[in-house]
Amino acid sequence: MSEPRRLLLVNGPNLNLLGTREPAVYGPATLADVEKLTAEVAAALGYEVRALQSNHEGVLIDAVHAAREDCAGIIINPGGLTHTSVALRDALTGVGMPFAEVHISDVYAREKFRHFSYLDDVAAVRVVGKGIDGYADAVRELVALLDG
Ligand code: CA2
Repeated sequence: MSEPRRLLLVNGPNLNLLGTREPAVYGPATLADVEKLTAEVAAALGYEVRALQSNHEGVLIDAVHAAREDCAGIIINPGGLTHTSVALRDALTGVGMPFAEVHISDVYAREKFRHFSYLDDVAAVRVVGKGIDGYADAVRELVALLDG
């Protein structure tokens, strides 16, 4: 069977607050803007996007598992779980599909605890510190890998 032309977009804890606080760090765009941009860039490349945001680690893990059924790849901004979650890493490696790790802010220019990522050695694509345009870059790079 051919690969599904669908991507899962996952945004983790607190990213529902985008555009409401801390614009100096994360910019003025909202989560709805992120989801729209990602869907538009993917559509231009012939992919659909299923988007999900949750503040709950288990919900994110379940969504990653479900992607096995009907997605070809995953774009994820894991929020603070980037720096803490072995379980999310295990889910992402467990489903065996390429994923892109996105961070809106430049985590390397921030507190030291943000410099460590549980995903950086297993992500197929990483985009860090490009604002919400980073999601667009992640789609393009992930699709380039998928369509090879
Ligand atoms: O830069 C990123 O995208 C982060 O993944 C965002 C996470 C942070 O824990 C990571 O270190 C880097 C936090 C997301 C919180 O988003 C907010 C947005 C607006 C207001 C408050 C929080």
